[in-house]
Amino acid sequence: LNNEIAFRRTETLASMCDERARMLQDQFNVSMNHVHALAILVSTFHHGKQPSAIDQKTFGEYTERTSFERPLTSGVAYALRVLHSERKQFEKQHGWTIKKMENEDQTLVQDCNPENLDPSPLQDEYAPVIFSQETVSHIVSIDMMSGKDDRENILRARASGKGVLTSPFKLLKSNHLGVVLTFAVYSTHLPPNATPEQRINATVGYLGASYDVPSLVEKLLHQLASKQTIVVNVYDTTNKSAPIKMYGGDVIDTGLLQISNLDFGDPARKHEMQCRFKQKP
Ligand code: WA2
Repeated sequence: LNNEIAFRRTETLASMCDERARMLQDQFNVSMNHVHALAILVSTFHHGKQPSAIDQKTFGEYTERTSFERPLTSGVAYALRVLHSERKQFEKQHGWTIKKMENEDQTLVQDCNPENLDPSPLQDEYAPVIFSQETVSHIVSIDMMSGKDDRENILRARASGKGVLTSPFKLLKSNHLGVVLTFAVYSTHLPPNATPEQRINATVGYLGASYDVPSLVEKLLHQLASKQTIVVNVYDTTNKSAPIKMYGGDVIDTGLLQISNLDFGDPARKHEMQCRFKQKP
């Protein structure tokens, strides 16, 4: 009888965890598709029309009104690819200078009022944000290539043509770990088998979405009213020997552990959900 009860407990935990992992994965996938569609929108109506049919006001309104399509995202933004030779003209046209993400004075980084940020030092190229959803308006004018995680994402997105994810890192104006999803925007229609070099050359900008993982997973789990029963943790396990916790409190061993796989669509990143019962049997 005891064996039977123990077996049932294992099964219950496994199915609860799988269900939650699948929900999170599905919602992530849905929002990823919509971020992809936004990249195509910018390509069609900003780069594909002369003059452009998109300005900050249009982008801000459209992304706010369609935010229901992107569950789990805290905001979307568009960064333009600007070569150094184009910088002066670009800054004159926009009436602001391209800013560096981090100041020498680290205390100002979290504050991140673009007014307080240093101008970007000379680089081969920049990725200043020109359009943003209101929720992330604090990143407008910041060079996204000046932050390590954002930069790596931009380089990988444009060479691959796929949606790519960062490791978890502390987002600007947030106290939590989050991740950024990036799609490159290209100037021309590229064949599906385009080489990385062709893709890099055709790149005109980067459409990105930020995910404040803890508050968003919290919201998702809340809908399921299971918080009395199980404890959930979400990890980035890309580096197997050094997993990064993206969601959940300190782990208390209550005996059983269920690990459910999470696929967020970027084969270069691995994620998993770990579930435990709150109480020992
Ligand atoms: N978006 C919001 N908060 C952030 C952030 C970010 N990146 N980086 C650090 N804090 C416009 O990949 C291009 C968004 C970057 C896209």
